[in-house]
Amino acid sequence: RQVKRLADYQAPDFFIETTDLTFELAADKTLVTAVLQFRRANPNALELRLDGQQLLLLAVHYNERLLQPSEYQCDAQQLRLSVTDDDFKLTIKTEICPQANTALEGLYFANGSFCTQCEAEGFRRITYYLDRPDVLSVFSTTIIADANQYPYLLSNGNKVADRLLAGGQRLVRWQDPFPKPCYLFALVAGDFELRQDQYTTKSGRVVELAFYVEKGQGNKALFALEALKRSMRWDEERFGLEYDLDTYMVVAVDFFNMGAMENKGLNVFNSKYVLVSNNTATDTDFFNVESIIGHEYFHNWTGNRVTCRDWFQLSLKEGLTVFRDQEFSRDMGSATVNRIHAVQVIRTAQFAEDASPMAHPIQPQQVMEMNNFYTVTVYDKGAEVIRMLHTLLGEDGFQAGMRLYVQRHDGQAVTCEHFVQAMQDANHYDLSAFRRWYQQSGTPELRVQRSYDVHKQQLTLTLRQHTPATADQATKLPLVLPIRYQLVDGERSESGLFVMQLQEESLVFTDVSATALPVLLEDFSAPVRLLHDYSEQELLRIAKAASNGFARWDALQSCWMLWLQQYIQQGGAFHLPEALFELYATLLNQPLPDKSLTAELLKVPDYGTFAESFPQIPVDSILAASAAFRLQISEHLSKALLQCYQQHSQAAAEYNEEAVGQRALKNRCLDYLSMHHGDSQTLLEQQYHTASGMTDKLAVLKASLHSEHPVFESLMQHFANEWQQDVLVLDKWFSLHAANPTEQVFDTIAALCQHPKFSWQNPNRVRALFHAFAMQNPGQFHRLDGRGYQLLTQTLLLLDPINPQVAARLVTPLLSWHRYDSERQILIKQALRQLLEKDGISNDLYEKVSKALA
Ligand code: B3K
Ligand code: ZN
Repeated sequence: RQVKRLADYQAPDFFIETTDLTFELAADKTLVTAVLQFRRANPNALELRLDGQQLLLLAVHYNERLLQPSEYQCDAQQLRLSVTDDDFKLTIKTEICPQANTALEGLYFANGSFCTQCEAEGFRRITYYLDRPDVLSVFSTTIIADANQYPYLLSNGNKVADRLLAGGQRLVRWQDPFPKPCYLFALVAGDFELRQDQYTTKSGRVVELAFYVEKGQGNKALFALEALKRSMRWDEERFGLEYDLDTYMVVAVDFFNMGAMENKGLNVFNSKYVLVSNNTATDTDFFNVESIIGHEYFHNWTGNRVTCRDWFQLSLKEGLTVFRDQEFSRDMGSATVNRIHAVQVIRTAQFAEDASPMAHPIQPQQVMEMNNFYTVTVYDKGAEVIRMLHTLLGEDGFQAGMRLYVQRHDGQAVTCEHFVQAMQDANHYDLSAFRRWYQQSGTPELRVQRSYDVHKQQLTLTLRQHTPATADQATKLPLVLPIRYQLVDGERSESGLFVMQLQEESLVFTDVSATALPVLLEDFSAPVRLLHDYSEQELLRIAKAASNGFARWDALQSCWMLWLQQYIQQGGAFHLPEALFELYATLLNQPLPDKSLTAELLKVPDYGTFAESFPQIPVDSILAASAAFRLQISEHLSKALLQCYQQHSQAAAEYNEEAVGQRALKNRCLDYLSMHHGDSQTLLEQQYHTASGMTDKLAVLKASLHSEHPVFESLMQHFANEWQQDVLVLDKWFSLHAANPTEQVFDTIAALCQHPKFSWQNPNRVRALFHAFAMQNPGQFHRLDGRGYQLLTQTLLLLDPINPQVAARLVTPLLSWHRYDSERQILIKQALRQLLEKDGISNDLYEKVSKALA
């Protein structure tokens, strides 16, 4: 199978100046006519090779002449023909079958509407084309379809024609004035409910905003619509970037492989990230909607106006746009908790990816299936790299770099290097060493040693960095690490930024006392693993007293790792220290003004966080320890928990920072309280039945699942009856079932696959069951009889032919077999071999599984 390498990049031989597409839509047979105006870029190029997949070629015209089949070659991947002119026109007619397209890539028909997904390489399933992001073309799109069945016919840009044709057909034509790569092309046809609004940009242009959602769901789109306006305002204020077209459309669909897609002027969203209401969505759902609406909107400049030269540059647009959406979210809610959540993603999922057979730098060097590289590394570590630039250059310097980047490269397809160069030039700041972050994979370890000189009253920190080898790269070099620090010394506190460049450096503090405590890597200023020798007492001092909320949380995280190790050594005899209970009692009695942060501080880290600190994961010990920790907290603090619960039970139903914080804190208490089955039954039932929204309802179900409370079953029954008709809510119910920590989960999942609302074709349903099972049910997934691994394997065998992209995402937990004990290793490898032996396994799955077994 073929691997593509960044090192092999070659500029395109031909450009496509204009692309004129006509779609005659029918679910079983859609005709696509592409009129492409070419210009030769490389005078030595004599052959044109167009990408195409799963297309039936009907006819090719060269200028006005119909070509004979002997004049071109056509196989499963390409259409090739010799060309001698510098400028020429091709008219290509193909036939496709949208309803048979269950991969949901290219043009597909699902749930009564047509929809496209072209990134990364889906456009080649629509017509023969130069399907690469450095070919920018001006698109016009004509859509012809049944007028009654598909009242809305949408594509990028501005609508320039709309008329009825004979035979009940309708024709709509769109023109997009901005040249774009084909991955940003979109077409949607269907019957929707439309919600409209307007936005006036800072320069006074009026933009029409239009949300197309399933009929009857219009009210649930209002929050997303407001979030869009907030994003537009924010990007003007913080980045000085304004929207450029007259309309901005968002379509919500039920069948979608990921979260959303930033197609120019016509975003397509998974309905899960548009449709929310207090009754049906949790606070987390609201948060996600706002941040993804922001993310796709921010792509208009970082991704669309300035796009990627090739797919190895994906982080150019994704890392930067995640950074932008994180900054936006931070301004909309609790800044500290937002940062905590972003850091958790890095420390669990991203560090795990770096330690896995799929390890890659934020700029991957080689790829078999591009869709496999939309990863936490490219996205979230990519955003951390941008954040480090921001830390090094400061807000003003960073914005100066952004302005230069946009000014230089508007309308171009560029590389990560262009971005760094713009930052460097705008600031006269040498970033040559910093560039290593783009090419080097792996998680750096930063070891700190302290030594105090009593006579000089001087504290010296020796810092050593080391990046262990990864599956893709044996040798590593030192990286530039911006280290934010704060020195806590009695009443005095000193903070600053230390930029580490070498393998070993020291940081000296003078005139400090022997008990002075340096807090390093504040706000996680570099994506590294910090290794220190702080004692429990020192960490608790930081957790109690640091002025920075993130530092307090981080110190507690380190404490939990110490306690987990002690639990593993001492077993059931280990007791959490009195000092923790005191700290927790204070937080419960006098919560911090930021209640979401208080709730975070009161949380025992989840399985994934604990697991990531071990080279080999002691599954059973982590599960036993977590349960013991929660029980001890609930026993020691039952009164304070109940009181805090009651004090925060009157939150407003809306989604706002204060109400979200109150709910988070109350539901953290409920989670502990539910461990006492007898005492909590009424509490759980009462909250469930009087809940003012989905957050509180779901919190009851989660708490009772978590503590294996008998009330779980009856409440789940009630929930199912209530939400039978709402698939997005029903997904939560599927996931709760899949997370059931008892062996019963296998029968339950088998039964749920037969549920009338379950469908193997729908990625949301499949993820609701199987992602939840593999990621949120470690006890059953990692069973020593292999039943958990087999369930996932059988699922993947069935799913791969239907939707390889979704299958390849689900396989992730099996790839890290080397992180488990030898018994489990054998079972997981056996499962991986079953996958690899299957005939016709997709490239998506093959790339990952073969790397894991290599
Ligand atoms: N750019 C899309 C992701 C496309 C994924 C293709 N497999 C969404 C986003 O990052 O905004
Ligand atoms: Zn993105």
